[in-house]
Amino acid sequence: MAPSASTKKKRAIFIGIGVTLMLVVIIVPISIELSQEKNEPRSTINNRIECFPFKNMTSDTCTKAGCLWEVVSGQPSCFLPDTSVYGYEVNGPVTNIPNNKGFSVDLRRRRSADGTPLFSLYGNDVDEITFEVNYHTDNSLGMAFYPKGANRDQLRPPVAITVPSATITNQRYEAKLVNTGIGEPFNFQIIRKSSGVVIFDTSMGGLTVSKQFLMISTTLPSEYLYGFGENTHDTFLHDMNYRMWPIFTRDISPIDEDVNLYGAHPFYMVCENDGSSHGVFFYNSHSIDVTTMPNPGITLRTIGGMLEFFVFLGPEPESVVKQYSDVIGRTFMPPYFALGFQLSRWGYKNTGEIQQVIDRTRAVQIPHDIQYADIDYMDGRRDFTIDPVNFGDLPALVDEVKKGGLRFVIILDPAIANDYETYERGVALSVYAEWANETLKPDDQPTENNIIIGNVWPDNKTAFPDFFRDSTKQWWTEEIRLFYERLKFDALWIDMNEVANFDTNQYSDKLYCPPNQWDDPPYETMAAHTGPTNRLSDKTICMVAKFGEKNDERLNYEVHNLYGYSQSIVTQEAARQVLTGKRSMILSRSTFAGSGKYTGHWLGDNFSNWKNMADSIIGMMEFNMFGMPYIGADICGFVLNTTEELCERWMEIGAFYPFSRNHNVKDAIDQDPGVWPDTVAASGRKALNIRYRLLPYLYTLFYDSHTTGSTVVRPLYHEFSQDRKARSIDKQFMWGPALLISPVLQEGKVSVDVYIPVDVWYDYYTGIRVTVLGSTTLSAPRDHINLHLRGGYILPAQKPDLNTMLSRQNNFELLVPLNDQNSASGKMFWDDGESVNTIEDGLYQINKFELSNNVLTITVEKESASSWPGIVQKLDTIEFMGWPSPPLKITVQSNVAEDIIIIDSDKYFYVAESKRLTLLYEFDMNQSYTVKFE
Ligand code: MIG
Repeated sequence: MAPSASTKKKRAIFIGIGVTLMLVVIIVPISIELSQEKNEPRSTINNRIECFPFKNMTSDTCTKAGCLWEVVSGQPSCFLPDTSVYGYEVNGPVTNIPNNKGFSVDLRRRRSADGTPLFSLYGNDVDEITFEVNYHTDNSLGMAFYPKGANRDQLRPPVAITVPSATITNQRYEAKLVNTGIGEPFNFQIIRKSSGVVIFDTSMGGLTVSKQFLMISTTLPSEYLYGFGENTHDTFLHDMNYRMWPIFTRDISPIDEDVNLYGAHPFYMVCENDGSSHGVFFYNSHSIDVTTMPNPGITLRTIGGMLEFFVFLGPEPESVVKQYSDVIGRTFMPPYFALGFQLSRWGYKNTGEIQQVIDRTRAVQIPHDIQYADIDYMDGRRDFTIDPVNFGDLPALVDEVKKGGLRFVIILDPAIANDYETYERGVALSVYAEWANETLKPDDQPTENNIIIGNVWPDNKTAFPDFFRDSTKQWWTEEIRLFYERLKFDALWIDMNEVANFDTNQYSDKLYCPPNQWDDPPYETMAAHTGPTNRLSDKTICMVAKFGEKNDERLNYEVHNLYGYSQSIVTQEAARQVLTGKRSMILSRSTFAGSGKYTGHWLGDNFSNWKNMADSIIGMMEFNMFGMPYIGADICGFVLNTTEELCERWMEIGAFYPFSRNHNVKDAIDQDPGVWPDTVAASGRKALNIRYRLLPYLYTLFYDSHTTGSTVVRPLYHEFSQDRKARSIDKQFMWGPALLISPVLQEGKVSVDVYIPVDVWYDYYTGIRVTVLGSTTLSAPRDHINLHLRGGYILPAQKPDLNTMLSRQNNFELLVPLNDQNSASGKMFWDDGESVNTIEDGLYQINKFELSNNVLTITVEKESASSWPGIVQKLDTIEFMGWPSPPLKITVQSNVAEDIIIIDSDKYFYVAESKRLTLLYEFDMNQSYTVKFE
């Protein structure tokens, strides 16, 4: 007979502890009794905290190390004992922070009967620590574990955050130290008061604080876990079956799962069973591993800094993201042109080829706002240079195309070739990252100075600017300014900033970085197993590089995840200075929590295949959760040759990426839409014209995101969190609350299986109300992307054109899908689209639209300050969907005129079959109106 689960468990504990640690055996009975009294002992199935991931443990090595050993399929075999013998215990009274702002308590490691600390996993555990909980607002709190008496600022990442602070009046959570008696195991819970749901719970144990290994586990109240990045997640909802995900910035294509990609976003969200949601930000910039557990729960491991968290109680999913943005900052407001369609490729041979693509795109009437130049334009691939032979006339082309409203973006890599003036000027200002320890320099490094020399795209070797230094900012800004004098770019694309370095561990089996505690930490993290030689330094610079000002130096080990982040801040500030008064756009490959304040992001070097196209939806939804709504993937795919059908479908979905750019790898076939006029271009044009028509709505979503932290691309889960099915939808996405996008993601398909949550929806194209809700199949011919408008929302729109300079001169429209109460509401944000600080300076306008009881009001809610002329175009078309019956009379009254105007009946049309009412009347956007329908 097979042993029952409970006998297995007992045996496991016996084997685990009995064989090796006699000391422990003695105290086990006492401790278990204790823990049974105070908290449930954790089950050893489905929430096992693995003791030594990546080590091949045996029953012998496992139990010798103090862990438990039991082989159960699908579970880690070597795992931690519970809080009776591992972790921390209460070691002092609870001290309240005045004004109900939280509490702190001292803890020390669990001890044996003779008072000596119990076993350690990776050594050097901190014996005495302080646990502090800070109540920030009624909806958010912070918590941290730090060595007693430590200077916490030195343990924190050099990332500016805002700790929210408000008087606690109606606290939505209870923060509960479960055991308060001295010597009792540490156990902490956060409880949502309204439902009693425990959203954070450390009872399964595993808490570890050492200098180079820190770990914490929490039980989750449901299996609806989202977030953590940057990774390629196969599904938006996490797989809770002991999946481990590495967080460590690296230059890797997002094709494989289980690898750490370009950015670091240690943030997750959970949808509790009743639909309330919470989020947790792990404020740490080291290499991090996330492990899910089926019970459900998660374990977080990191290799330095502090275990410090911000918890957000929502309760709506959007509120969670907003509360997170209160801490990390809100997105930059993109210039209007950045919402247009963009074309790029790596491998343009000369200016002529760029001109050809621009012409080809114009010939097929594809809207085109931004043209890119990749590293090809550079001389020997050195930043701030222009290849005089093939791209000498690029500045002239840029000047020329800009006259027609096209914008130009150039790429910049951080690595600077060590053979030209830009490099020399950097040396003079000491801007480059250096070796922290001269004795640990690899043998190929120059001896005359301490600058780290690597190898990236330039023909020569390179140095890596340290963007944490003021001198670097000064130098980088000046180099950008000098270059702008030659070439009038509109925005900057910063690549390779993980930071990528080809020399480390790429070309030889020999260890590049000499062994040391930072390049070979006791716990190496999963990131050390996803590169070519299983070291953290793979494809980047050694962990013993140093960054920062003399008085605040940090090892690369600590701030590696912040390279792109620090470069983004400096580049955004530089662009602002150089492009005087003009809002720019920075696009960064590597990002960290808070990068959204400075940059957008593309999902990296995807492959031209159907799976990567589908994955882009999950990536977009996650980056919106991370406060980076300006996001998209390379349309038609980057690596490999695309196909006509894939590219056609990708142009359709890509028309709904907030950042919409077709980009291609060197040597692949051309894939700009003009290559296939009748298919890719035709379908792309159709989809992009809808995008351009809806740009005022998209721009308004960005305004909301910039001012409140709301998402732009939104998962169905955020709008329908009560609907369990909606929580897992990741093949469809929304723009804000009102537009549902359901692309075809499979080859050869001319239909699409969708999920339409219970609500009022209209087909965008026909205006016909959707009758089949829930799971259904929609027709989707090759030139068609399914779009649905949600009843109750008013979307501002504008007649499309070939770029935003032109479309911004066209008249506005309103789309008004009615809900079951025959009402709808919405607003439009508008400004000049390109000046900096328009919102801060009040140089914008907001119009509000409200339909109820057969009255539509259009209100100028916020008038612009006088230095911006305001909106000059008219609103000339309003399209109502679901209008019950033809109106007999429509009247309009403006706030600036006395008379009521009766609209001629030939100015409106009602189609009974679709219940669509179209009103053609010119409204001045600077006046308020009451429109009555009788
Ligand atoms: O190692 O600049 O992700 O978009 O085209 C490749 C060349 C370097 C990687 C970027 C890609 C860009 C390419 N870059």
